[in-house]
Amino acid sequence: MKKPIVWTIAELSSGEIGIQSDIKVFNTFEVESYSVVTAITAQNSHKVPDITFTASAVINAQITELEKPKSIKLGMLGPMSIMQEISSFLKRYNGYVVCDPVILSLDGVPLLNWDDKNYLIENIIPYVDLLILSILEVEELLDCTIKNSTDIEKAARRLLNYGKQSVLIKGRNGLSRCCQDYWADGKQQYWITIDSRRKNHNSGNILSATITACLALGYSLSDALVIGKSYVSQETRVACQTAIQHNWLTSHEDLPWITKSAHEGVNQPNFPQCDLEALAFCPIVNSSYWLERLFVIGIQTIQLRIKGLQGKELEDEIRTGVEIAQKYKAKLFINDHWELAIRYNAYGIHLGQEDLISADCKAIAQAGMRLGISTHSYHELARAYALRPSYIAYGPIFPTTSKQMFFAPQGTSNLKRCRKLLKCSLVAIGGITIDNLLSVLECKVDGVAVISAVLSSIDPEQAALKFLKICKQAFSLRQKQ
Ligand code: 3NM
Repeated sequence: MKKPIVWTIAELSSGEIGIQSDIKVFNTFEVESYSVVTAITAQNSHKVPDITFTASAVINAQITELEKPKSIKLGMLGPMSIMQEISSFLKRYNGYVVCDPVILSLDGVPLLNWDDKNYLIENIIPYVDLLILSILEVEELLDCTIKNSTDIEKAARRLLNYGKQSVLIKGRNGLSRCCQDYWADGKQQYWITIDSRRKNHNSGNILSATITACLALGYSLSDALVIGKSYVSQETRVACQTAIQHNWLTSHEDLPWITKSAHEGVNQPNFPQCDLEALAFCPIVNSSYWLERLFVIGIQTIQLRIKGLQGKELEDEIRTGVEIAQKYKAKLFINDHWELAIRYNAYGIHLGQEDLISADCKAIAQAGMRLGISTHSYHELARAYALRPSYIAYGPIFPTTSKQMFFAPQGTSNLKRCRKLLKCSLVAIGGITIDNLLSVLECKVDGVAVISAVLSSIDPEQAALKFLKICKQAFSLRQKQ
C-alpha cells in the first residue's frame, strides 16, 4: 500500500531540529515525507546564530514540484515574502495543516517583525487546522501576559477569533511536575496533561510532526493529539537512556490524560483495584435471570447492562442482581446506573464515555466502589486515564453486532499497543469468540468481556465455562511470569 504523503515547510538546520527532526518522526510513523525549505540555519540546542532565508521564487518552485500531501506541517516560515507564497498555496489546498510557527528563537529573541506577525495572523492562521504555540509565543503574538490557566484559556479564545482553526497552547505547570497543554476549537476544549519532569528542547517540533503524520494516517485530530503527547514523552524519556526505540507508544509512562480543567487529574487517587483472578473473564448480561444461571456455575465477575427499564422496575432489577451476586460471593458491575449501584452496594460500576459526562465519579470513589470505563480511541483512553479507574475496557477488538458501534475494530495490534500504554487493568471487549480468544489473551489483557459468545450460544453455561477455563489458565500463566 502506498504510504500517505506529508510535507514539512520549515528550516533546514545544522542541528537536529526543523526539517531533520520532522523527517525522523515521519519515518517512525511510516509516512512519505517531502520538504519545502524556507531557510538554512546555524543552530544548536540553545541559540540560532545565523538564518539565511530561501528566495520566495525558490519556495514557489519547491511547492509546485512536489506531489500534493495528505497533511502539512508548517514550522519556520520566515518573512512576509515567503509567507505570501505559502499562503497562496494554502488557499488552494484542502488537506490538513498543522502550524507550529517559529516566532521566537531558542534564546527567546523575536524572529518576526510587526508586519510579519500580522501577515501570519491574517493570511496563514485562517487556513490551518491546528495552531500550536508555546506560552511565550502566545504572549509575543497577542502582545499579552499569561500568568495562569485562566489566562491561557482566554488567549486561546482570542486566537480562535482569527480563523476556524483549533489551538493548542503548550505549557508547563509550575506548581506540579506536570506538562500541561490546552486545546480548544471554539466548540470543545480540554487540558491534556502528562506527568513528566524531563525537558526536551525539541519537544514542540516532535509534537507537531507526530500530529501531522497521524492526521495523514487517518487518525482524528483528538487521537493525533494524544499520540503526539505520548510520543514526545517517549522520545524525551528515551533520550535520557541508552536504548533506542524505533516504535511509538510503548510505555505507560507516556500516556497523557485529558480533563476539562487544568487541576483535574493531577494527584488523582486510584480507584480500588479489581480482584484480578475474578476479572479474567467477565460476561455482560442484560438481566438478573442470567446472573443466577452464570454465578451458580462458578463465573466470578459479571457486568449487568440493563437497557430499556426505568423507575421501580430498574431499581428492583439492580437490587435483585446485587442480592444474587452476594449469595454467590461474586462480583457484580452495574453498567451506567451508578446511583442505584451505590445505593445497593454493588462491587463496581461500569461507565461508557457518554455516562462519564453525567456520572459523579467523586461519589463513586467516596463509596469505595470499583470503576471500569469503556474506551475506543486514544483520545478516550486519555480521558479515562484522568480518573485512574480500576480497569479500562478497550474495544471493539473485532466486529460486533451486540452494540451500535461508531468505531472501527481495533484488532489485536492496537490492543497490544494499548496494553503497553496502560498501567491499570485492561479488559478487551467486542466480537470476542472462543476461536479468537487466544489471539486476545496473547495481548496480555487482564480480562475478557463478552455478550453474544455466551448469551447467544446454544449452551450458554458450557460456553461460559470454556471461556472461564481458558482465561483462568492465561491468568495463572501471567502470575508466574
Ligand atoms: N461495548 P459481543 S463492544 C457492550 O467496544 C460493548 O465498548 C463494546 O458484545 C465496546 O461480545 C460491546 O457480542 C459489545 O461482541 C460486546
